[in-house]
Amino acid sequence: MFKNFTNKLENIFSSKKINEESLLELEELLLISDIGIETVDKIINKLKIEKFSREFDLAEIKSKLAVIILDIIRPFQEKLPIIEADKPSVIVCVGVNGSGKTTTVAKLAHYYSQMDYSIILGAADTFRAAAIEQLSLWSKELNLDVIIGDQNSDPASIVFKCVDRVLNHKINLGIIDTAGRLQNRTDLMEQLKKIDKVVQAKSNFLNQKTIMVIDGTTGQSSIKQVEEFSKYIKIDGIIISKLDGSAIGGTIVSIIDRLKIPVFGIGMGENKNSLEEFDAEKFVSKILND
Ligand SMILES: Nc1nc2c(ncn2[C@@H]2O[C@H](COP(=O)(O)OP(=O)(O)O)[C@@H](O)[C@H]2O)c(=O)[nH]1
Ligand SMILES: [Mg+2]
Repeated sequence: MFKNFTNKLENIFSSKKINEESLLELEELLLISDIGIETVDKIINKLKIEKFSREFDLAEIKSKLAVIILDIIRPFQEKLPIIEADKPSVIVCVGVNGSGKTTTVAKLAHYYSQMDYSIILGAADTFRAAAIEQLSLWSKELNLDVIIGDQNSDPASIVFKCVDRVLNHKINLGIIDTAGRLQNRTDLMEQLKKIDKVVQAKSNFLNQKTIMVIDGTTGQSSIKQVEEFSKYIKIDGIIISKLDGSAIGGTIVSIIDRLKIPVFGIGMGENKNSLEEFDAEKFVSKILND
């Protein structure tokens, strides 16, 4: 994920010294790896108070960096929501346009159907006919029912129907797709609040999670997205999509550091199997050894 991080680290510390100059270069390297400035400062400051041995080498700086980054992210490594056999659950996926919501809904559905839970999908993205079609196609591939409405129908009514079906047909899990929205569109954000209210109204009978899907390739702007969405609804955690490509995974470190929000999973591709649990240790070892 961090392209050639090790090589670059090696270049910086080839003189085998930790000094002002090498730390400045490391700071730069962390910044271009898409870790935000505040988090980079935090990492560098922690590194500065570390004691290094006389025989200082690359492995030592790597292991110290690993510990520092792990301290930041490990507390927020979360499992995907647990489904209780005798209490239904509803998961609502939200986020901006193109972040990977619909695909993530399909991946979640696949993940939970493998555990033999009964599942229904809700196509509450009613803005575009193509969006309804996209989820319908997934439902066919996954062999699951989906609740759809006409284009431009009230998304909250799809959510209502989906929640109703879950409760009245003893379905284990409803997974709801929503339309992408930019946080500056107040009307759409109000609509999201309405969707949320419909689910919250049944909170005595449901386990409910709202997951925000973030495009891992968008870098620091995703922090702002989560902050803004959180002003309208409670986000229980995030799934970061598109980390299979050239995404510079450093965003995860600063998202967690800034938002202190659980990471339920990461998207590693476009197919239904490509949802992975976020494993902080694996993540750090991958970035430091890439
Ligand atoms: N490479 C890759 N592509 C993804 C991933 N998740 C979604 N996509 C693609 O990103 C595009 C937008 O995804 P979609 O689920 O429609 O986003 P939505 O607008 O938020 O519903 C589609 O082409 C997806 O196939 C991922 O984890 N990896
Ligand atoms: Mg969509």
